[in-house]
Amino acid sequence: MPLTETEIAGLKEKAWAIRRKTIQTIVWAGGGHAGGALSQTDILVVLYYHYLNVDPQRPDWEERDRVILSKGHGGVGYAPLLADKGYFSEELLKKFNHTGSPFGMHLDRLKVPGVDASTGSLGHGLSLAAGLALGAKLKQQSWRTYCIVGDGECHEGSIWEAAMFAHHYKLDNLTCFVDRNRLCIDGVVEEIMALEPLKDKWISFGWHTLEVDGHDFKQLGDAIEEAQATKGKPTVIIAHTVKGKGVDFMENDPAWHYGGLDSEKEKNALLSIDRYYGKA
Ligand SMILES: Cc1ncc(C[n+]2csc(CCOP(=O)(O)OP(=O)(O)O)c2C)c(N)n1
Repeated sequence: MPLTETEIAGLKEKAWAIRRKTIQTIVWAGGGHAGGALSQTDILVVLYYHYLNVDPQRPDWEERDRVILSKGHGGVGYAPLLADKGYFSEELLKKFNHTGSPFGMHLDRLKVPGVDASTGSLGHGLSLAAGLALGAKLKQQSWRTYCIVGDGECHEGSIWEAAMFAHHYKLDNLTCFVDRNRLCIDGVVEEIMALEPLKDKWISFGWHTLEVDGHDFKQLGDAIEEAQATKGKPTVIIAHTVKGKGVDFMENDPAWHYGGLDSEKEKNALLSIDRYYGKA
């Protein structure tokens, strides 16, 4: 069922809260991957607050849908969402990336409830996701696997090995999002090593391939539903996003791949997010 206007309004409220909490977690951590954590927000929000079959009270429930944030440096934006969903107390975020805390900058599945794979070394998440999806098929279970990769991460050859594998095994229970924010750690993806024509590449690897505005819940929702209905092949959703989305001084600036926020910058970042959502 396509998302209704009311549901979309609810998702926007969640995205507002998660973006704000991402900024606060970066402050508590003393720094973080702000740009990519903010570009991925709407993808995670639409999954967790509408489509995923998960139960935060039972994070290891066998039948749950799986999510692999392959761009593991986005953990500083993922943990606040998991806290909001009730996997653990938000209080814990105040020690994010502190010595002795369960939270490193990249989330550890053995320490953080709700995390299905420890990621951070780029290029591995889609292989893990394909393995999970194959496992579900072999066990004749109906849960689905979702994976989020960065576009810079698509420079890794292992992404394309996983793409071949998923096509070969007809993993129609696997959906991959490419967070296509066009920037990576130190510059413009297309200048460092061009991915275009990216859509054609995924098509030629045998994937059902969709392109959406990665900040438009209606488009994201329609694409997820199309992926769920597609039989015999995996689906990739190339989500066109903005690195740093919601914080005006971070948007499209590679310098904000990783950064710290003093109190002035924190205030301005939160104000910018509030303005973006019409709340200031
Ligand atoms: C194997 C590996 N090489 C290098 C890095 C360092 N690294 C961290 S983030 C990043 C850039 C990733 O760019 P992208 O996938 O586009 O992420 P986003 O822009 O969404 O943050 C790199 C190279 C890493 N984490 N893993």
